Amino acid sequence: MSGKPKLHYVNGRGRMESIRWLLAAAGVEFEEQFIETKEDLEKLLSDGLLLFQQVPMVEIDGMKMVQTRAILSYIAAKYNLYGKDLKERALIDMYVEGTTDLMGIIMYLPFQPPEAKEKNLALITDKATTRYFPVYEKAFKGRISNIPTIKKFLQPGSQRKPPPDEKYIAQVKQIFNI
Ligand code: GSN
Repeated sequence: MSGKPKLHYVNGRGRMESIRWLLAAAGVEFEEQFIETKEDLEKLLSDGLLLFQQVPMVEIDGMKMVQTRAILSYIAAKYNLYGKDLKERALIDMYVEGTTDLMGIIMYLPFQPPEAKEKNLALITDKATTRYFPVYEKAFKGRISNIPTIKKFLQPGSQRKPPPDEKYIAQVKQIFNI
């Protein structure tokens, strides 16, 4: 075993992308085992590796971690990226939950039928611009993308994933019976 965390997910952003970002920010190298077929997912299930029969799953420090938030909290705490005291941690948790709520509504958009898409896109755009984006500081993007480890992750050739395309959407629908 390499000792690197091993990420089990489809070859796309979804719920794993925030974990990839966090590992990248911490400067931690990781391996990825992509779920490419229904059989790949069934193998993980039949091997009993998924506590709630769901991915993301991350093998790290002898654990097979599931639940995105639990994985993120563990990695953040391990690499001192989880605030200097309880109050800073609470603030981080609030921003994280806000982002998760927003990502939750964005993530499913590509998988919706065309007639629902247009209406939902308008709703998401409204919520994103009036509720979520104003919360994040001005110049936040610039500051974050200049952290050396993040800068590296944003370069071509990194393990950052592209936005979902038709092939990826079809693959995920097939794997998860959507
Ligand atoms: O945040 C989490 O990791 C969990 N609370 C949810 C994980 C989840 O829903 N995973 C999906 C695939 S990723 N997209 O949403 C999943 O494994 N679905 C299969 C199922 O049977 O629920």
